[in-house]
Amino acid sequence: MASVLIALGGNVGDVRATFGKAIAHICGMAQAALTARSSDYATPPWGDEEQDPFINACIEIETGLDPHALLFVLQKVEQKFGRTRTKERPWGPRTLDLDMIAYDDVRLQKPDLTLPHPRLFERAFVLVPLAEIAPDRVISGIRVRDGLSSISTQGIERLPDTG
Ligand code: PH2
Ligand code: MG
Ligand code: MG
Repeated sequence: MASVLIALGGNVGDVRATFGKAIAHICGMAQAALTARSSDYATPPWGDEEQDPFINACIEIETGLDPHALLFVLQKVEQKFGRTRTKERPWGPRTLDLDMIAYDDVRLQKPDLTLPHPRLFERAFVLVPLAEIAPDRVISGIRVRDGLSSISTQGIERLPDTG
């Protein structure tokens, strides 16, 4: 079994409800156990600032699927929740984005999948939720908590649990 970290994001629709359903679908389709789930965070839009704030979260799962089989599952779940890649602009609004951040200590560089995620340490909207569930995980030689301490987390707000 592999331990996989996945980042969730979205800014269209009821994103927090989408996250809950999407996590259940990921676990079902990937025969995965959910081993950790961060809080949800409201985060300022990054890349394209002319859009609504995002909600971001991270999960950790244990799965027997290989990285590409898991990528296929994540893309299916994105589609199920209204994601249409052909109609969206880069960094623009989306219902659900599921990014594989790390898969055990696997290093991979393929056109459709790079592991660990190459831009993880530039993105506070991923690092803040990630540090909540995996502060001591070392990714690309950097401990998550150390990566977080060296970037600005301005404007990121932890949201209260929905219960
Ligand atoms: N995702 C994007 C573009 N910008 N900004 C935040 N705060 N969070 C995201 O998940 C995000 C973003 C495209 O995937
Ligand atoms: Mg993304
Ligand atoms: Mg993505």
